[in-house]
Amino acid sequence: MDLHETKFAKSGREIIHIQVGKAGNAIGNQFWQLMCEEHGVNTDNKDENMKGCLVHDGCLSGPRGYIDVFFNEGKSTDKKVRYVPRAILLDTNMGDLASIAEDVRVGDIYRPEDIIGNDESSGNCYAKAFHTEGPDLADRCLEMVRKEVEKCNCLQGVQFCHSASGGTGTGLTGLLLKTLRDYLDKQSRAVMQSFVLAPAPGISDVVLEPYNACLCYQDLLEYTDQVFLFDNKALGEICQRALEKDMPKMLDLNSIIARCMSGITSCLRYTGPLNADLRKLQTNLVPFKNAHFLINGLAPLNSKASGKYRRATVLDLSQQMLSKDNVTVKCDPLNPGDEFHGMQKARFLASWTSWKGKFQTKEVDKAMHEIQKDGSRFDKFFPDWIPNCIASSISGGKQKQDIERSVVFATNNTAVHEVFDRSIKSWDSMYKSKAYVHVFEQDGISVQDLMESRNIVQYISDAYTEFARWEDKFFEEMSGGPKPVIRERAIDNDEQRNIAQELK
Ligand SMILES: Nc1nc2c(ncn2[C@@H]2O[C@H](COP(=O)(O)OP(=O)(O)OP(=O)(O)O)[C@@H](O)[C@H]2O)c(=O)[nH]1
Ligand SMILES: [Mg+2]
Repeated sequence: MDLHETKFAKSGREIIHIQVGKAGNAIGNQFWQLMCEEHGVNTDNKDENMKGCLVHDGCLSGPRGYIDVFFNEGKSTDKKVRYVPRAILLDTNMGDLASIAEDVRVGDIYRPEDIIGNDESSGNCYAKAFHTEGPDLADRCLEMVRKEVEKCNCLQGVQFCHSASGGTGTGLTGLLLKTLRDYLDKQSRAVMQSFVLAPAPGISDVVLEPYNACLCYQDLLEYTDQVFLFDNKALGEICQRALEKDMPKMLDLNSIIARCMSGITSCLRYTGPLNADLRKLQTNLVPFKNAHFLINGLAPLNSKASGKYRRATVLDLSQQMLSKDNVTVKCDPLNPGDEFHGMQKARFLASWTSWKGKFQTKEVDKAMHEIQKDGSRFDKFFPDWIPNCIASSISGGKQKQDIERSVVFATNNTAVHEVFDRSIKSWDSMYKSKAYVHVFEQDGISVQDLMESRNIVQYISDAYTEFARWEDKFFEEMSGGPKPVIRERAIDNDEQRNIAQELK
């Protein structure tokens, strides 16, 4: 083995990646391209023998990081080890899978057995993918996962990437989540993450999207630990506004999602002054059971032309990541609310900033404190009942193109209810005429099942609206007396009344 390969360290904390459906596979492909770039895995076609092997350290700016988080070691020839993505690619449309496998850059880095599909098609329907076409594919996928888990040193998590509109991305993913949760809970407590392309407002090319989406959210609520939401409308606007691309392509949208996925896992893949892992992410980002639907912001986001006018200081990056224009799913995390119309102010319940590049802990801590401190521009959006609700990690690692320092901001913001409200609204419109219900019934999903999924989405939305409603100040400003003075109007429910009694 080459010197530069032997000195590379292992983290021993692995993630298994599963991409499902057309959008899931296209996004996943971008993600793997980025992973190869960041860890220095060769995707150049010039020398076939070098494909999948490590590029020489001299060609890589920044540390190589822990490649074993996402890659397995393959065959070694000529003192070179080939690295193979720990990825499983699934679809009910072989044509779409073939186009991924034929991708000139990363197509042949996947192991052929990891590409699992048939040509049966889900007919765009969750029910068909879940009950009819999915079981065989899910069995084959579970078998691959079992083998991977046995090889792992300490499995950190399983990450999914799929859309919440099409039949395969929703139905097959749902079936896999259900099967894997059961299996993994018995094996290890791995974190299940999902990167989801939610239905975009006003853009839809799948008629059954409202039903599919609600069934998908129900599965995500039940079986996953963290859900990161994106939509094509928000991503398209970021491309147009910030990246100055007039006609963004799917590749441009997918590459923003890939950057977020990279940022969220970079604390695991690189060392740095502030370290973290998926379990810490889980603890910090999910303050209430069942409230694990997260939105993202990222920085820097600018075109090459405008990039030269900016300096990526912590402050500049923080301003960009908090900007409502840079949120990757359509909702307003800085909604000031409108009491007259009964609209609640948006709240950041818990957040995570993943900084990549050369940053000092002190400057990051200071910037995060400034954002939340009393009287700051953002203060009112941070509830007082979770003090210090932004956790951070800082890691090194190679960046994309000419970016030296970057940040990804994942946040549990109550404005996420807007995403669910949109799906409920379109579900209701479609269900009014009972249109397409028979398509689901044919494949084993009854009207009651559809109705239940819709009500569960309503439950998620209501829970977030409720968090946004909670009065901030449970205590009056300190009166200087020995006991805190509780503000009666802050008490909203029996649980809080009991806590108040205890404190009294
Ligand atoms: N961002 C992005 N969105 C995509 C891409 N391909 C499809 N979509 C969107 O994904 C949604 C449809 O989901 P698909 O992933 O095509 O569906 P599927 O999971 O393959 O399910 P089927 O219905 O069985 O084909 C639509 O809203 C598309 O606009 C892509 O490459 N990138
Ligand atoms: Mg498809």
